[in-house]
Amino acid sequence: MLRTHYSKDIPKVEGSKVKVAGFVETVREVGKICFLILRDRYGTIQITTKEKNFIKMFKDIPRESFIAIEGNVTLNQEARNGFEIIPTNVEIITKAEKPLPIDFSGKIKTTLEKRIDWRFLDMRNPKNMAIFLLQSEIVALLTEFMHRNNFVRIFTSRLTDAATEGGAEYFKVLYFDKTAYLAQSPQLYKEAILASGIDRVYDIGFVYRAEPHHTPRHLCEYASFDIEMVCKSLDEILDMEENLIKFIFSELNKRCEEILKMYKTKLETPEKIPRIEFKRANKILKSLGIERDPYDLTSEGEKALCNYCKEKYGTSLAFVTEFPFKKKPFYLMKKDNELCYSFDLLFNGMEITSGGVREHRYEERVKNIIEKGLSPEHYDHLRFWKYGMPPHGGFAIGIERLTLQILGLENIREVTLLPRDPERLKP
Ligand code: AMO
Repeated sequence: MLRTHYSKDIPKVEGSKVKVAGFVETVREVGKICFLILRDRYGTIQITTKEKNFIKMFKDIPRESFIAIEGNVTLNQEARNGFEIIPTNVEIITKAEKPLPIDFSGKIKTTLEKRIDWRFLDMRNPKNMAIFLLQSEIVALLTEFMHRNNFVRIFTSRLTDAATEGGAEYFKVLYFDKTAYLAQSPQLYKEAILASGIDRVYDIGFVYRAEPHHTPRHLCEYASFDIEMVCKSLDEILDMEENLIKFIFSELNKRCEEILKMYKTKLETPEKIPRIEFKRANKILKSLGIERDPYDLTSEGEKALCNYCKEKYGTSLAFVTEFPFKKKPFYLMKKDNELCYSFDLLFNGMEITSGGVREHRYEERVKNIIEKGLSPEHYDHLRFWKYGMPPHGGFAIGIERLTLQILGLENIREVTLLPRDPERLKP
């Protein structure tokens, strides 16, 4: 057996026999005593020895080598965690090369690029590892909420014959002798499946955007959490996301308290997330003297609106609703000649979600496609709209953006295990 206990499970009972395993963080000799700090996934353990052969061994082990130690627990109030282990057997399992390629102790600042180059070593720093522990918990909570609300998980193909979101941000791939596209989102599939009679679905998976620009908020591959449900109004969809956000924020405060503390953050769980129509949002921005886009929010505008909501409503979450149709995708339902039933959720100054009510009427959907200058015959999914498609809507949350905003970090690459951008395909 590699180990009998992780650091967090070691019995604080004098004389307990344990076997622990992990990375060698430091070795320090003080007089005739040698201290080795061993680190595993859950924390660190002090190993203390006076034996000459162990002292020699410890001093020769390169830092960050992976070792296993058998020994006896000794209670000692001066040691970390109130105990230490006196070794009886030491096994050096894998020696680390010297020097280490990056300093992940936190003492020396390493650039983000270099940290990502060495991502799996960078994560040996507990604070960096914590990002991905938190992200895993976020996804577990999203899933839990969905099942509590009778949503069914679906897996849709990432190889498609048409670009779902329009625009030029798609990757073409050679699919035998045909051209295929990497899915920009599961949008058309998550809608089409509602024709089956399953009336609430969700999908979690990577989607692909050929974003040619480097920004701190865009990736070429990101994890999209998509939901779609049969419903009649935008408010039903906003209610669903509001409850979802309240659930995951309050649970994260409990389940990930330590991680949130490391990042000096606590999540607010507002009673109500303000709902602001796009037109009103632009009036607010005008009054604040912020430059505006007549069809969409700018990143400056997103920041200013969140600050405004923080002051006025005590929350930096805000739904902005009913955007002009002009810059929105064809599948959204129009409200009138100008606006559509769409929304974005902003959080701490950044869009983390967009969604809306969809056009479920076949003829209207075809009209929308033509209005966007696209050809209905390119959209295979339309067939399913001819046979009693229920009214529906939904949204998609970018998992990395949600993680980024929860932790208050600057660059989306920090919270992405293996970021893909125009220059990066490694590791
Ligand atoms: P949209 O394109 O706005 O909408 O994307 C939804 C959410 O996904 C995240 N996101 C990104 N994250 C990282 N890098 C990117 N390049 C990137 N692009 C988007 C954001 C955004 O809010 N089909 C619709 C959703 C729907 O209507 O259900 C869609 O994909 O958090």
